[in-house]
Amino acid sequence: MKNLIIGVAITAAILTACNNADNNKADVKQTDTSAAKISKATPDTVPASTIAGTTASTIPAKEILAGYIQMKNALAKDNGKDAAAAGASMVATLAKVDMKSLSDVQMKSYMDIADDMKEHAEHIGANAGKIVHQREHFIMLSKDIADLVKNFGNGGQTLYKDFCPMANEGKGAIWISEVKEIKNPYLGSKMPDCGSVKETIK
Ligand SMILES: [Cu+2]
Repeated sequence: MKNLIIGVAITAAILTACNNADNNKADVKQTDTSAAKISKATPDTVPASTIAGTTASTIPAKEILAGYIQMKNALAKDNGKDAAAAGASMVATLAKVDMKSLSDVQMKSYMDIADDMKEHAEHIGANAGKIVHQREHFIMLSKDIADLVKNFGNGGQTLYKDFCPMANEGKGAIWISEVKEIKNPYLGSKMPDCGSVKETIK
């Protein structure tokens, strides 16, 4: 008897949940997975804040971002060769950063991400024929780029922080995009529009 009551309660809970989901149906594509429904929440808009005393010009944030975006778009098109070229040019850009022009606080913040960023850009640059491997490094590079934007600004352009719950073997991964439309760099043509905008960085 007790089990039956629990069973009825669970069924009722499931039905309620389904009804709630039904109410939101207009917002959600029929083919969406439940993970995609969860990530459908309204994205935050955050200012392109920078660390104390930083001006956008001290780090070539715009140039670094341009290389990253080129790489992201190549991966979204399953083009490992173009992604590698973007990786190589990003390494060259990073090598040009004049550390002496940075204040102590800027230096510390930049040093925290610069080596990591360089390493991932190098690996992406050196693995034109191995897009799976490039995408593994792109997961970590994207985190560095998100930190770069947070600390050194968005280079004067509106950016979007996107999230795909299926990337990174189902653990999920973020990327930074210059367009609002989702173009997934981790899944490419397999699932080009998987993911959602989490933050708008103006
Ligand atoms: Cu590698």
